[in-house]
Amino acid sequence: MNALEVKIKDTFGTDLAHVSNEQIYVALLQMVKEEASKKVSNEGKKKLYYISAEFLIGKLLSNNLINLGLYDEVETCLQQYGKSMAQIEEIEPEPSLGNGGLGRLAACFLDSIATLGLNGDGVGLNYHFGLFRQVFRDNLQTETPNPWMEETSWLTKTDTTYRVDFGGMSLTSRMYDIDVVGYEGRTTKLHLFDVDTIDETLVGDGISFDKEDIAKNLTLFLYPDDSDEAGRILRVYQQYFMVSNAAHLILDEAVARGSNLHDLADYATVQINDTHPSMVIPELIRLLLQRGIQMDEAITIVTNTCAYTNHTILAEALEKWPSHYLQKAVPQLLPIIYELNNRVNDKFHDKSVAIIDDENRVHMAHMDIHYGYSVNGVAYLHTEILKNSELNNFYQIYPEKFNNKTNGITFRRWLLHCNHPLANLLTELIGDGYKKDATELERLAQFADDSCVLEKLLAVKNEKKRELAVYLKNTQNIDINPDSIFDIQIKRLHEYKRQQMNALYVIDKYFEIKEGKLPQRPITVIFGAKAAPAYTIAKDIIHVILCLQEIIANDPEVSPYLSVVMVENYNVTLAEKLIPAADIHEQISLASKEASGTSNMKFMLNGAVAIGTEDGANVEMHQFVGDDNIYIFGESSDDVIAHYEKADYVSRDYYEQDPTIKRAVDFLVSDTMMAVGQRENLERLYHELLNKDWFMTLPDFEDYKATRNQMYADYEDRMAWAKKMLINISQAGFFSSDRTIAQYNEDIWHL
Ligand code: 26V
Repeated sequence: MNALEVKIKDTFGTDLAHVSNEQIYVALLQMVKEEASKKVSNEGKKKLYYISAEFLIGKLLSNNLINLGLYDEVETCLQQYGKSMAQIEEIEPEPSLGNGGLGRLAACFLDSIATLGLNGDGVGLNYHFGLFRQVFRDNLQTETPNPWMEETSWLTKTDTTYRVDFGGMSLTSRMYDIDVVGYEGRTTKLHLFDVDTIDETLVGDGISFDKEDIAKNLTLFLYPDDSDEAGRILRVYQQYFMVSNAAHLILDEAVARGSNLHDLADYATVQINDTHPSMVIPELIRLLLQRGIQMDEAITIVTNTCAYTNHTILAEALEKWPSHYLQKAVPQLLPIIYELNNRVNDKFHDKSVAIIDDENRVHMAHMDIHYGYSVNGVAYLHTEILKNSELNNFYQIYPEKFNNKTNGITFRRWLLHCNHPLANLLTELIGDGYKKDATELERLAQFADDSCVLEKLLAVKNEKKRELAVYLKNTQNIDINPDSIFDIQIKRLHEYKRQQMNALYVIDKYFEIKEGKLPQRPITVIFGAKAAPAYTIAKDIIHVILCLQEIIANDPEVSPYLSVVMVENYNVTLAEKLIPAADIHEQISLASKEASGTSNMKFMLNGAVAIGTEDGANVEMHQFVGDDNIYIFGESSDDVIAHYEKADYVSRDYYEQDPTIKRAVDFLVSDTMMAVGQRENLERLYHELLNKDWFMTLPDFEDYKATRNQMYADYEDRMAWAKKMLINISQAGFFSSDRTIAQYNEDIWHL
């Protein structure tokens, strides 16, 4: 009997032939937890705490089995009973503990930290219902809770609890742990804090609930609706709860490892993932004061311990909390924040770098930069923009703090787990050294003109496309043609990411087909995206895409050549199916706005070719693969930044002067659209594009259209295309999160 058979026998008193898939899942989960706990956990004097409001970890079973080296054995065993891991995976719920790139990055980082043997844990919150579950109704997004915790789950309840004080009340926290299993066995932990008093029955219609009852609602949702003040203050409660627990844990563990707290920076380093955990700075200072350290020294200690990562230049995403929110939720922090602000003002006499502005709002990023020892951006271009424009005033003061760490992805999940046929082909061609050293992928380049290898690559892509078609049919009742070109855009819905420009292209193609200008090969345009519940225009864009999906599917003149699919409830699990099947991926953000992007890296690794702007990590991808293997279009970030400075962009001019643009934009409010859509939503987006178009889709449209059409034409030379795929894969090594984490450690953490 092998390990799984033994576990089944012990747990259920019977054999594999007589248990359900649910029971197999439970047995495997327990088996993996036991195996993980036997592994060496990473240790050392100094420890990293990666604090993040989001950890978009995805399903864990298959990935953990791979990293423990047990996957093949389990799969073989299941097959003897006519079952497969694919079936068992279906049983596992996906925790929706993140929005998108920022949360997924945190998850990839934990995998790499564990794999590289670094002493570092993740710290976050245990949201019962995650972000939300997206449900389409009448071509609109609606939201419902996304429960994921079951009786048997990856969470292990610990005895660690802390008292967390808020204005007028206190709560007792509890820590839950998830083992993070690195490749070939070392482990680390993700600590998720919760409160025992949470009441899931508080949630009524959709995702609405009583936002005032903190003891019952604190960890119900990630990003509770913040369109009203109660929702925003709840965010402050959540953030403080997260960092207060983290701060207690950090100090307790440092002391246990021998720190006298004066030397805390030798025992701990804190990575602040975006501004959500920024209150850890005043909280650590507060706790050090409580333990008898003087203010001056406490500030120095904390400044030497904390490092901040910036993930966006969008002003609306840089948190500024009105001081009365803090006064209500965490009054004990305000005197410390005032003190920090006074010191900054005394020293610099420059309002632009103050922590508290004239409207009494606390700029969390400013606090991080003054009172942390490192500030990093997440791709080369993004860091340059931070240094030269967005944060230039801070860069002038602290040039030595600024550094770049281009994002990365874990190849374990985004290749070994999600694309077995490709991983096998790579191993056949270059051996399996690339699994631990991603730069070995470069050795693939020797096959760039080997037609036999290129054929095999196309065959793998073909296999994954067929698999996706079956999966979408079975899970979402969506039909797609596996012989069409799969052109995919998957990411949070945001105007700057410009899903609306992709939709305008679809409309243009629809007109061309109607005119008899048929594509050489059918095209399937696939979208996946959640919109924030209160982000009206983002939801309008989803509405437009869903309307187009319906119109085209029901038009026999168009549907043989073009189809549009928006997958429901896009998440990590869907990404794992979509990415290996993509021919083309859309990375079309307005230049300067996408800090990095990480799906671009996942697609590249899986042999898809990008159409993109010179934005985020696309810039580096372009440098690696060269002009022939990526399709770049659109205005440069410098030009875009200049437009904003001069405020000289008028969208209506483009609409009036370009009949192609006018035709596509007008279609939004056509009778055809009104027949399947809602007038209010369609008109709102129409007016937005015509009168505002803040993210400049219209100026880039013609270049985008020409580039995309060129791409479809180039696709027809299958060997030349396969070569592009191969070059992309061979150059993906740089984008391994093992490289990113090694650089964080080398330059920032020094573990
Ligand atoms: C958040 C919000 C929330 C309020 C409404 C507008 C808005 C706009 C953007 C954001 C993003 C916050 C930070 C974030 O998620 N950044 C993403 O981080 C990824 C990992 O570094 C990176 O790849 C993405 O380019 C970046 O958008």
